[in-house]
Amino acid sequence: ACAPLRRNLQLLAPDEVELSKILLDEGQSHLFEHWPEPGVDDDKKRNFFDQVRRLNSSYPGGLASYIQNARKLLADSKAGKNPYDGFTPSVPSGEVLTFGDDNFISLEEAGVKEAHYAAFVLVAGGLGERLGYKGIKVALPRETTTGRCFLQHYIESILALQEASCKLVEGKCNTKIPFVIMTSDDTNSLTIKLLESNSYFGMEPSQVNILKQEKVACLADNDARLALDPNNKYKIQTKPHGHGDVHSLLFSSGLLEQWKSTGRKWVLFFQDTNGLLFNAIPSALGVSATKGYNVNSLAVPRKAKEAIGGITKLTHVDGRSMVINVEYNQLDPLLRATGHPDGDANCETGYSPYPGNINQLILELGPYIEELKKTHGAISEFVNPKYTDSTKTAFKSSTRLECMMQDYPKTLPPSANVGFTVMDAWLAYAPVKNNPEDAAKVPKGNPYHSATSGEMAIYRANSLILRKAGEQIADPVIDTFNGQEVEVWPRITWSPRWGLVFKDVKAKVRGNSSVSQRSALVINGKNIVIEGLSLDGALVVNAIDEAEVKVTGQVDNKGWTIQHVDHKDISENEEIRIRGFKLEKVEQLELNYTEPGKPKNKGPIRPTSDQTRAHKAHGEKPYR
Ligand code: UGB
Repeated sequence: ACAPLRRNLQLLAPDEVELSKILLDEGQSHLFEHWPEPGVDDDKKRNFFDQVRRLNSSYPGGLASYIQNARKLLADSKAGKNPYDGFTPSVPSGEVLTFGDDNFISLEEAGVKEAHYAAFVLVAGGLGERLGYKGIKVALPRETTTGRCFLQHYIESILALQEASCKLVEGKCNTKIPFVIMTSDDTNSLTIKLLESNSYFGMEPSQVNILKQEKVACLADNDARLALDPNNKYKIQTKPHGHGDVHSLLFSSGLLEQWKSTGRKWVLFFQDTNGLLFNAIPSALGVSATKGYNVNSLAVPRKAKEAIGGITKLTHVDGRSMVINVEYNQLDPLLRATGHPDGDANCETGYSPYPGNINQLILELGPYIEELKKTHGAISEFVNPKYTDSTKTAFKSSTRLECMMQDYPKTLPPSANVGFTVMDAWLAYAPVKNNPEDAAKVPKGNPYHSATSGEMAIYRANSLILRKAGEQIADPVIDTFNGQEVEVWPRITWSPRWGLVFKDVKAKVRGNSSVSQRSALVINGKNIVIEGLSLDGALVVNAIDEAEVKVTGQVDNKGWTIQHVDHKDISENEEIRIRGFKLEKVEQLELNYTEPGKPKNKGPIRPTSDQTRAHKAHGEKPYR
């Protein structure tokens, strides 16, 4: 059927001959039409098959399935078929948690216990095109008081959970919580470099598994003919397949069975840049355990049109129903098509009635493995071609199939226990996704999801948590950075092993402390008690875990001021430019506790406004 290929058959290994048959059977002879006689470009032809072999082995069912699925989805798309045909959306009911109440505290306690049986999976293969940042997103500073990046925060949070959960089990505990990072060709080497050059941020390297997702073949037309790379006619053009790949990768890696054999019960999936996420993990895991959820999705109240999916109950005319994420670009058309003329709109609460999916999923391992044995991790896919005109016969550029990790429940039987947990957005969700220009265009009142809002949200959350614990934290001021109006709270941060759950925080702030709006407080240690502290300036407390520290008294200094930075100012580095501000560290008190036990000769900070005397009391030098 394809003469140029036939003439080159002698070059091919037996498995390559098989692969070429698959391609020809699936209508892909155009891939070989330009192939010259043997002797010309032979290495390139072999490279072509290396790529085909990879594409074939990395897709459940191989390339034949990929092409067949593509043909079907492209035909549906051309016919304008609605993927939600026959389904009526309605508002689902789930667990709604209130931060800090008795229920929340007891769920956190249950969750910390369950963390002993958990494994974490971070999907970090996305390039972050919307953010436009050059590096990998997990390397971005989560906040700039410490400059700690997202990945460091995630790892330290998992380690803090590991330690806390170990304390709750009887006997000697050697549990190491497994941590998987899904990367892609776009992020893999930089992720490994970040880990290796930072000694895995304190995690044992054997705890960490990197699974790299492969891209999938691009599709040139409605017949699902694969597209050749415009710059290399011996290469199939490829694009990312989406975060849904995580399921087939976990399945084929063998890790799930390994986890099961070592007593794991829960797999927690999360995304690359949510600096607040670990505020929500313990209680959400507690919900999974107490409700026996096979699937638990974390959600926050969602503003209409916000670029996060909506958790929706879909009921089919045939009686089936499921609770599932409906992606942000599909929620509005689905609602309009089913008798809601306003589409995706806020209700009287000021929010969409459909809770926003933050793509933090907690799956119960046993049922997850059983399901993947059937599906091999294949997730329902979609295609989103941009057509040249309304005849829908040609594409503006090649397209590909995509899949999303939150679509996992779509194949589950109705008996599966699928639930969701709603938490306050201030506590649980502050992703960094949008570049400054796009963020500034977000409708007023909707979250910016930018580097600016992502950092400010951490200060707000920590301030509100300390307030709830009984401290006097000053009100925020409003300021505008990169065209985004945000609340600026005192810059309070702490290491995960200091305040893993609210009970810990309450035990460590013993009342009668105050922090002024212009202050920065960095708590870097574990056994640090704050009692009767009056802070107006910047205070950094560093302590080894074995030290028992009490911070008290009055601290006044010039502190750290916030300088505005324009996102176009290339004299600043990109990490700073995208947030639109930087901290000018004018003056701070830095307390370092490097000895175990209660500090010797280090009394409480004297209640004095004379900073020199306070420094002397601690044997510390003022930092300028
Ligand atoms: N990712 C991969 O690992 N591989 C890929 O091929 C693509 C992405 P985006 P998106 O909670 O904020 C999701 O681009 O897809 C990783 C949910 O679908 O940041 O627009 C990537 O590295 C949506 O329902 O988000 O939207 C990142 O860690 C909503 O919940 C993650 O996948 C929204 O996130 C997400 O990728 C949200």
